[in-house]
Amino acid sequence: MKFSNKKATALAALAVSAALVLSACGGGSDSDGGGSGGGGGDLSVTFLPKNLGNPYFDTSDKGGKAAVEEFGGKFSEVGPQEATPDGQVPFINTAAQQGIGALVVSANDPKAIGDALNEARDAGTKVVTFDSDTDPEYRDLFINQASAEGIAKVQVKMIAEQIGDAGDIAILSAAANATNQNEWIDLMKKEIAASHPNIKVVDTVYGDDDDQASFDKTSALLQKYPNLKGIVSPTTVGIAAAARYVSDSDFKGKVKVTGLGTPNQMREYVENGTVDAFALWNPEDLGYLAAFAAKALVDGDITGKEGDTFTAGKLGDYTVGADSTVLLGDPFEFTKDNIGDFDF
Ligand code: RAM
Repeated sequence: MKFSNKKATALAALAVSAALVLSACGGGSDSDGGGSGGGGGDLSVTFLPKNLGNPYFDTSDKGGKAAVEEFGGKFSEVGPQEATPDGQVPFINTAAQQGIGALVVSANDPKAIGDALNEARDAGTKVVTFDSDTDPEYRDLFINQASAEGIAKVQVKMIAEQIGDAGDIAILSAAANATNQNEWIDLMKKEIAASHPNIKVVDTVYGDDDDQASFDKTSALLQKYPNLKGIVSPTTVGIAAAARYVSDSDFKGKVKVTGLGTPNQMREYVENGTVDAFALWNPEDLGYLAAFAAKALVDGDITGKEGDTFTAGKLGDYTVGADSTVLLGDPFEFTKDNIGDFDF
């Protein structure tokens, strides 16, 4: 089951005609090199997630693959086992050597992969970040899942509701340098300071988007802070590990777990009462949008300039915003009342 971008739905009819015009125009040129093709015919798009084996990226990359197949390009997915700052560098170098048309990357660090990305760009590869950005000078476009403010706000709202707006909480994050989580955490702390005077963030720990490390960090937090009321985990790997730990412990019902998760990983914990609510966007749509954005760059339909517009297949029309960023939509809250509607 999907939930779609409202704006895209509203523009769907328009998008169909725009798509027809664009595909009619795009058939001829093949001047970009780097394995690209005007109509997407021989366009190679490589997805590079933070790490492999994370169901979130399995889903986003599935959306990317569907998009690339839809426009007749060649999809591949590569990535490191561990979400380390520079673990993606060898994969970027290889992609550049292969002369692929576009690389779609979620970064573990805003700078560590920057030189490799710029070398790939110099060799003719378009670079699209999605999910977790680099500094803007290292990429052509960033596909943002939802506004950072919106993502921070929904998580603060959920934990505040679940702990009666008072008490100690801790944050269980992904990799310590992850651009996306760090921005959200910063904004969550600001929101708590501004609007929730009785909530105190006592610690932030990092499970590196590794299930076991996140599980162990949850255990350590609960030992160290016996008064802890809640854990907010803005990572799908972290929240699932924290929920599993709490679900099997005496903390169940006493310590709330919320943050960002996938419905399939969280279903058990929502159904058994460990978790009341968590949020996310549609990772499949995110990957799909990123792939179409990559194609628009390669085809020269957009350059990443604010105001550029392109059509992302069934999702409709999108406009590039400030800092060469494209926004997918709003975060969505999952509870026991709606989780049965989702399968990803
Ligand atoms: C994990 C990753 C990803 C993040 C989600 C919410 O899967 O850290 O970057 O966007 O959680």
